[in-house]
Amino acid sequence: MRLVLVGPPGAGKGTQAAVLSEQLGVPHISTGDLFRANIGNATPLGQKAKSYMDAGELVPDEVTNEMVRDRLSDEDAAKGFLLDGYPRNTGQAGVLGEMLAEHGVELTAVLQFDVPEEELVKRMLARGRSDDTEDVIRRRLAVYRSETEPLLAYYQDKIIKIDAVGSIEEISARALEALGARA
Ligand code: B4P
Repeated sequence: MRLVLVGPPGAGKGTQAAVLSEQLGVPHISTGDLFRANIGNATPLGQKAKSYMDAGELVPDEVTNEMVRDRLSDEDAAKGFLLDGYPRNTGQAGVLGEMLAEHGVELTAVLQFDVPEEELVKRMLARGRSDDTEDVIRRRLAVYRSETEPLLAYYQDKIIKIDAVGSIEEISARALEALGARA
């Protein structure tokens, strides 16, 4: 399985990716987690990413694409993967398409997590990560609508829409069922 998870900030992509990666036996690759690990280790990549993340903006594509290219060339990604938070715009999607073509593979599906905006804001404020302040959340939602939502049309043949309101178990059961139905 080669999956992409798309959804607004706070939709639970990271939460569901952790469950699904375990169930499907493929690595969970989260660009947000990779950036946060680099920030934690004070690497040059982390230093580049931090100001963008703190402002709720996307990290520049060339930085993000190279990081993903490196991660996808690791051995464990050969059996499949679950990409969480990447691609986040059509430019990144084009580069991902090229990377997959180099390996002679295609995406299996794109899971779209659907959650109303009030619920997203509530979840993020409760989480309280450093980029979860009200102003930064509003900016991230605006960036999602302008930059990331066009992916839904870009991937229209691959999209599986999941109602992502409910318990974590209910949502992962919906996702697994939808994937089974497609396999
Ligand atoms: P991410 O790390 O991807 O974070 P996110 O979109 O805010 O959260 P996610 O949807 O994963 O929600 P989660 O499971 O945590 O991005 C952070 C930043 O990194 C971006 O703003 C950007 O700057 C940068 N970045 C990342 N990828 C990039 C890219 N490709 N290009 C450029 N920049 C990039 O869940 C949220 C909360 O809800 C949690 O507290 C969770 O416990 C809770 N929750 C989850 N499921 C729930 C449920 N069913 N019910 C109630 N609460 C739930």
